[in-house]
This record gives sequence, C-alpha cells and structure tokens, in this order.
Amino acid sequence: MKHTEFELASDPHTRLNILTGERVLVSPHRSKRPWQGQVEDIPQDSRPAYDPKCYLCPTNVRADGDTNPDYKASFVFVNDFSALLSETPDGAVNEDDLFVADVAKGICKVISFSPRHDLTLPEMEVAAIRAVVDVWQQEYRDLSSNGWIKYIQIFENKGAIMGCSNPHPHGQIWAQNGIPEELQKESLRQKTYFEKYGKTLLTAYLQAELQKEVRIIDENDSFVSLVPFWASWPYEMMVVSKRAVQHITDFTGQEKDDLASILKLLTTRYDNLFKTSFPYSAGMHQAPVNSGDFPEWHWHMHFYPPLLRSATVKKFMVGYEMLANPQRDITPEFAAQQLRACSTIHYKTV
Ligand code: H2U
Ligand code: ZN
Repeated sequence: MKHTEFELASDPHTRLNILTGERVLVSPHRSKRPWQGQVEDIPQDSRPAYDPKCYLCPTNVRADGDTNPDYKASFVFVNDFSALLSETPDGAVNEDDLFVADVAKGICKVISFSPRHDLTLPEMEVAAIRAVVDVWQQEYRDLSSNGWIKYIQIFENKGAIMGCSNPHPHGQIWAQNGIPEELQKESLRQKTYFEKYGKTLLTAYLQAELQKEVRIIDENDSFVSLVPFWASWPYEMMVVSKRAVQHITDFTGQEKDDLASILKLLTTRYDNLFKTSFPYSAGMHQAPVNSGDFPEWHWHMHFYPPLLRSATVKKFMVGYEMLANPQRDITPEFAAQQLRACSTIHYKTV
C-alpha cells in the first residue's frame, strides 16, 4: 500500500555515521518478520580449565620458545608474530604520487584475560574484568612512554568466525608510529563538531540518546551502552563514557569499576541473544598519544559482531557492502529492543 509519510521504521533510508562520515543503507521493509528467536542445537563448547596445548595457558610454551609464568590473573607478552616491529629503519617512498609508502613501526602485545582456558569475559567475575581494565590502563601508560608511539589500539577478536586463533580469553594491543584510518576519520569529525558546538560530539549524542531511550541498553554512573543510530552490523554496540575523557589512563577507580560492570552486562546479553559464545571484534577508540591535547576526543568502545539470526547465520559484508556502503535489514531500534530483552544472567549459569 502506498503511503505519504516517510517512516524510519519501515521505509528504506540511509543513516549517517557521525563518527566516520560514512553512510549505512537501512532496508527495514525487507524484514517484516525478522525475529524467529532461533536457537540451534549446536554442541555447547566444553573446554577444560587448563589445556596443555594452549599457548596462553599458564606454564605452557609459546611459539617463540618462551614459557608462560604460572600467572593468577592476567598475563601480557609481546606478540611472537608481531605485525609491527619497533626496530624498523625510518623510510618512505613516493614515486610521482603513484607509488606511495611510509614506514610503519610499532609494538604488538597479547593479553591473556584469565589463567582459565574455559572462560570468556561474560563468564568472568566483575572483579576479574576490572583487573583486565587495570592491565589495559597500565599497558597504555607504559606504551605511551615511548615518544614515537602516536596511537594505541586496544582490541579483542573473539570467536573462530572472526579469525580468532584460540578460545582462551585474550585481547591484543597494537601501538604504532602513525594514526590508522578509522581514527583519522573519527578525529576529523570530532574536531569539526567540537569547533562548531564547543562540546564533544559524543557528549551531545549521548545526551540526546539518553532522552530518546530507544537505543540505550545499559547505563551506570560512568558509562552507557547502546546500539548506535548508524549501526551497520546487525547487533553492533558502543560503550561511551559519560565524562569526555581522551584516554583510558584518565579513568578513576570508580570509572574502571563501572567499565568492568557494563562490559559484563553487554557481553552477557550478547551470549544470551543466540545462546552461544557471541563472536565479535571489539576495541577502544581514543585520542592519539604524544601529539598534544585533543579536547574534541571522547573515549568510546565499538563492538562489531557478525551474527544475524542465530548462532551460525552470519551477516556477510559483501557485494553492495564492499562496493558501495554497508546495508542492514533489521533497524538498530529493533536490535536494541532484542538486546534489552536478553537476560543479564549468563545462560550457562541458569
Ligand atoms: P587472535 O586474537 O587473532 O587469535 O591472535 C592471537 C595472537 O597471538 C596472534 O596475533 C599470537 C598470534 O600472533 N601468538 C603468539 O604471540 N604466540 C604464540 O605462541 C601463538 C600465537
Ligand atoms: Zn588456554
């Protein structure tokens, strides 16, 4: 039936990602009945607390021959196959603006979140997640003490579907001499907004979202988790700090506790959505280091999960997405509704 009033909930439209300036195509009419609440009979993974063949478990030997200590909380080591190296000589190439290259130097680390091979973030105690936040903060501080490091990417790749090599709970940190692409886009957009309005883009966005409430998932004194208006992955989420801080090192003890507890809630809802250990790539975005003050920069964390309808049905970013821009069927508002309906008690414990 023809209608005259444009509706975000039912009419195809594009949405602007205010952090990158890119667009996502939303096609809500394609998913009139998207939610089957489908739960498949996939074998639950039953890992041992200690796996003698795991390169992250305490006391085991890694690829480079080093032996992991018998650690009790988290354990950090330099990646044995680092993508960036600190000793690379400086250099650059530019042949007639046609062949352009610049040296990339850096330090790559791996962080085991727990000695327990069988856990994941949502299954860890809030206090143990808080200890991981402390490690992130300490590593950030240590890495930025190298004057040539300009940006530090803290991230986690979770699940075999995301190319993660090992189910032992772990994340990575890559610190480097330049500013990566996503960060350059976000820096520019945040700077432009700050210069025009005198406050950070995410302060304004968060305030507006808290009033609307439709995309908010959880909130505590220091953080909000939400499905962003411009989400391109089906269940994409963001964690945004209420205080506009530039770096994780600015967080107080209370804020670190609050970050741990909102991460526990977010990842538990994710696991409960399809009753599976929910895969994702997640990471923090923060201001460059050793490059001055960036009052426009507002710390936040992105969660990009690939699952669409069940533990095995994944959204493919192919075709139109590769050649034009991302596209989605279910609206971010609908995804938020589903995530809010998920329990915050992990399904394995009930
Ligand atoms: P994933 O989080 O994508 O699984 O990567 C884990 C990293 O662990 C990966 O970058 C490193 C790999 O280089 N690794 C070691 O540093 N030592 C090892 O013994 C095996 C894997
Ligand atoms: Zn292990």
